[in-house]
Amino acid sequence: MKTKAAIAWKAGAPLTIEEVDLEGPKEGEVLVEIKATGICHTDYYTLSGADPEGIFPSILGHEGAGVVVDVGPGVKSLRKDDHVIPLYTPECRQCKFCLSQKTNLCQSIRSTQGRGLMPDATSRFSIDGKPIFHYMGTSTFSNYIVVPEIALAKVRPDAPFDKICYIGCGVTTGVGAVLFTAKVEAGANVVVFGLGGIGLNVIQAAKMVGADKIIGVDLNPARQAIARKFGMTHFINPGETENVVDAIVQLTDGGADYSFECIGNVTTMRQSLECCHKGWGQSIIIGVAAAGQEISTRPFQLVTGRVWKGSAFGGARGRTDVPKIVDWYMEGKLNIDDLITHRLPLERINEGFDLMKSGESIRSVVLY
Ligand code: NAD
Ligand code: DAO
Ligand code: ZN
Repeated sequence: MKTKAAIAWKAGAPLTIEEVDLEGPKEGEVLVEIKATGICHTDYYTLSGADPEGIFPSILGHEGAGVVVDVGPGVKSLRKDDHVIPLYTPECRQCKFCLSQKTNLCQSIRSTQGRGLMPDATSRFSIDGKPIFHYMGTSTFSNYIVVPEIALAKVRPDAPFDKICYIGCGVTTGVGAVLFTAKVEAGANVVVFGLGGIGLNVIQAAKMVGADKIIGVDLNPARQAIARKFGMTHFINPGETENVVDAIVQLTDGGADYSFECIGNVTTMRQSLECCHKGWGQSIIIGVAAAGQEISTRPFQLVTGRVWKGSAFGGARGRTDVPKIVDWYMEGKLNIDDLITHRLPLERINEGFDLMKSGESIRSVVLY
């Protein structure tokens, strides 16, 4: 069949809207009509050329929601008309990683997904017979996609696509980091570096679990108002603060119980560790730093009990946890609506990237 998609032909070039050939679903695969997709910082990271794993030409996008149109042989858990969210972190429930119950990083299709291919090592997308690569196993900047069954979370049918698409990455990454990775407890002091599409979700989850102080750090003063609306209690602008770590240690009587780095900057990653409380403070790294970057600190920071941890997709097991997060949104426990600041047709997707780069948007959503 044909599908309309935004193609990333090469790093740094604007996306172009094209008609693409899409092969139907093979064994264990599902054809999905994407109804809406968010534009995440990570799409920009890959498009910019900073991502060492970036492959071109490809169809970016990893924050979508849509409807099952057809299923391939052997698909058991999904059928036509089911509402789904594609998962860039699948959940096969069979591999060593899934069975360990220690991580959400299912590895069953990792090697092909990382090469922009489906599990049989071919692409379903092509133009004039030349393959166009998949991205993060999702490629939600295409109106129709083919995805392995294990990379789809089935969600309730009354949830609006233009909101729950954001659960495909940003909401789950931020909320999950608080609930699943850090397991923040009521009364904890929390620091959030970067108040964008991820950091604001960390803030709302910290408030949800009853955190005490929730301190936000951002260079953009315009982020203060929305972060306060989501539960931030104190704001630090590094541009106006001599020593960010000292300021946090003073505000929290010795340091944060939990800090979250949601920028992707190695300097703020170090601050995120060093602002933690001696003996127990945990720094959770969510931001993705550019290729070749390294983090550093004095090892004594770790010897004296501070912990550095990472979190991918919020530590969420997609097929199990994403439907629950959709329920929390539908029950009014999570606010997604106020984070979606812009809506665009696919034809204007490049404007969505510009709005992100200028700091004007929190999330832009493309509607098909
Ligand atoms: P964003 O651009 O919406 O937000 C980043 C925020 O950081 C902005 O408000 C910006 O003003 C602020 N900022 C930038 N530099 C700063 C500095 N030096 N000091 C203080 N504030 C600064 O980005 P986002 O969509 O929230 O993504 C944040 C990071 O998370 C990115 O690196 C993205 O790639 C990564 N990410 C990780 C995962 C994961 O699973 N680990 C998932 C999605 C995104
Ligand atoms: O299993 O080796 C692996 C890779 C897992 C990918 C997790 C990606 C999380 C960070 C990238 C940002 C996603 C938008
Ligand atoms: Zn697995």
